[in-house]
Amino acid sequence: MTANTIPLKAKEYKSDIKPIWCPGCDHYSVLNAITKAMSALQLEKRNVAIISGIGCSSRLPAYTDMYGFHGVHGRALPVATGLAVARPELTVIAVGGDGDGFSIGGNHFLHACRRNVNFVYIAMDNEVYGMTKGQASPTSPADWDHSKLAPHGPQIKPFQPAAIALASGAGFIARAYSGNPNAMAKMIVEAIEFPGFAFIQALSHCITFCPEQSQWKDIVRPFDQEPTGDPVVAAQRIHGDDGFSAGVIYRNPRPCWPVEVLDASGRDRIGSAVETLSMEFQL
Ligand SMILES: Cc1ncc(C[n+]2csc(CCOP(=O)(O)OP(=O)(O)O)c2C)c(N)n1
Ligand SMILES: [Mg+2]
Repeated sequence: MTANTIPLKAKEYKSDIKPIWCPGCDHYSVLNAITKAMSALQLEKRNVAIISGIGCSSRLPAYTDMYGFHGVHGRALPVATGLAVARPELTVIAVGGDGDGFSIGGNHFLHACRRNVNFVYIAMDNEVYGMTKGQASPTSPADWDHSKLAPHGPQIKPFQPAAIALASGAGFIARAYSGNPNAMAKMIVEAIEFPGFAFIQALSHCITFCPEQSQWKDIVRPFDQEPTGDPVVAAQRIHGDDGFSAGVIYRNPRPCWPVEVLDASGRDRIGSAVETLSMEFQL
C-alpha cells in the first residue's frame, strides 16, 4: 500500500455478483474470511488470483473482485501450480470442495503437498457433493445415509485430509471452521505468509443436504496446543482428534519448488519447471 492509498475494506474485494449459494450455506463465510484476509494484508487486487474447479464452493472466484479462474472439476491445483510457478509475484489461492479436491482431484492434492509450490489451498469441506444434489463425498461419514445412492451410508472410513496432507509432505496444515470466519481469516493470512504450499481444510456446513451439520457449532473447538513443526507430534495430534478441532496444526517450511530448489541448482527456473510439469501432466 502506498502512503496516499485509502485502505480497502473486506467488502471491496467482493464483486457485484450476488452468490447463488443456498441461504444459510457456510460457503458465504469462507468468502467473507478470504476477503477479510485480503483486507488485513491490503493486497492489491491485481496481484491476487483465485483458482477453482467445479462445485458450489468452486463458484467462489466469481464473487470476488480479484483475478479468478473457474476451471474444470478436480483440476484447480494443477492450474494454481502452473500460475504460481509462472508468476511467483502473485498471491495464488486455490479453492474448491471436498469432492473436487479429494475425489476427482485427489491425485493433484497429494502432489501439490509433495511439490511445495508457493500457494494456498482452501478445501471447503461440507462432506457432500452439494452441487450435484447431495451424493456422498470422500469425507462423508461412513453411516451418512441421506443419499438415495447410498441408502445405508457409504460404509467407508472417510478420507482424512489433514493426515494425508502431512503424509504427502505439506508444510502448512490447518483446519478452519466457517462458524468462526474471523479465526479462518487469520489462518488464511498465516497461510498466505507461509513460504510454500499451505493447506486449509475449511469445515463448511451444507444446510441443504446435511442439515445435521448445524451441530458443528457445538462440537468444533480450538486445538489446545500451538502449531508444531514436528511431523510425529502433528500425526499424533491429527490422529488423536475427532476431526473437529480447529487451528493451525503443523508449520514446517522447506524449500519451495521451483524458486529455491531449481535456482540453487543454477538451472533456468521457468524452463525447468515447465519441462517437469509437462512430463508429469503428459502435455
Ligand atoms: C469431470 C466431471 N465430473 C463430474 C462432474 C459433476 N460434478 C459437478 S460438481 C460435483 C461435485 C461437487 O462437490 P464438491 O466438490 O464437494 O463441492 P460442493 O458443491 O459440495 O461445494 C460433481 C461430481 C463434473 N462437473 N465434471
Ligand atoms: Mg462438497
